[in-house]
Amino acid sequence: MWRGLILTGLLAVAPPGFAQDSGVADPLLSVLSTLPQATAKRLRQAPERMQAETLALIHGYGTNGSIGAEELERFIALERAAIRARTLRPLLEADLDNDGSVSGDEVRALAATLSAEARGRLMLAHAAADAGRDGTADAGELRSHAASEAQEKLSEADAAALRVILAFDLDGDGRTDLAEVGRIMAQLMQDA
Ligand SMILES: [Ca+2]
Ligand SMILES: [Ca+2]
Repeated sequence: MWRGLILTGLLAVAPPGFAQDSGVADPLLSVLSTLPQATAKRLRQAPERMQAETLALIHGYGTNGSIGAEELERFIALERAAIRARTLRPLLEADLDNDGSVSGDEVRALAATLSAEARGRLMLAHAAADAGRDGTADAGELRSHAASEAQEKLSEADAAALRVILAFDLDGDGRTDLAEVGRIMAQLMQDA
């Protein structure tokens, strides 16, 4: 998706003539020219932070110092699963009869044991999950609620921004390695 976006920001920081020197297709330049604007902006504003995040991703979810599309998608899926689990946990703690649904009585029983702040969060979460507004968040509603939280907290736009790391694959072997990230970041810091 981001490949189709036109970059205007990043190349604007390049010295005059830098981007126009198109005699040779430099993979570094073509990568920089295809970044979505939001990512380019972030890179320009905080290259060290972006580099640290990218390296952490490669170390944490890649293999032997590089990461490919499959591993990146797995990371995104793991993050969304973790968000779903965090969303469901306080609600499931109220499922006293373990029938997979959280009734109003059940949620109030748990709420009564919590601090004012946690009680407020729980009641709001229960109301948000109870899409049918019948007072009970049933299993299907809980599942949908968790899924929409995951989509909201790690949106398609967030996922697209993460996938930008795959564009740092300068040698075109389908994987982005630590050296490639180093080259991209060095170039960006030099231009900044
Ligand atoms: Ca129940
Ligand atoms: Ca590569």
